[in-house]
Amino acid sequence: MTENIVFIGLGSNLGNRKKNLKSAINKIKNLHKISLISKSSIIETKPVGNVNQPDFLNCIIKIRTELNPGKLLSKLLQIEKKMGRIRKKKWEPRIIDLDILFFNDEIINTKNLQIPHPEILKRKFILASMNEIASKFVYPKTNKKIEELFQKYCE
Ligand code: PH2
Ligand code: MG
Ligand code: MG
Repeated sequence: MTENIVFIGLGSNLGNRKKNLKSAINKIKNLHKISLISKSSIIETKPVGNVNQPDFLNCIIKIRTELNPGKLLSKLLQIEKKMGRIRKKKWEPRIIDLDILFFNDEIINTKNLQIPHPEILKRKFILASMNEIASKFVYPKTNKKIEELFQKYCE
């Protein structure tokens, strides 16, 4: 059995944001072939990109799974859908957003999936939450630990 270590970023800026994050974490935890290892604190963040939208609550979880990246992505999209997310355009307010940030130390570039998530180094809150639960994790294909990147980009 292949065991993959995966970090998932969660974000919500519509409705009861805290409840949305907690409900998504529960749904992920209850998925077959996935176990939750740890989670970061929930932090309130200003919108990045399209700034004309409500503030977010964000957090990160670390999971262990035998699912491959494509299967995991489709499970996460199912949860987003089940929770009522409707996708119209990019970067609009959302009940829940579930992004695969890292999948082991793999680099994946397909139409549907880019791993590491392309925005990681541009979003302080992702580095801050990664630094909280996985400061020694090495960003794939660099020899830089999260704690170094966090210092470089966030201070
Ligand atoms: N997600 C985005 C765009 N901007 N800003 C914050 N603060 N948090 C997010 O999760 C976020 C964002 C697109 O997925
Ligand atoms: Mg996102
Ligand atoms: Mg997303």
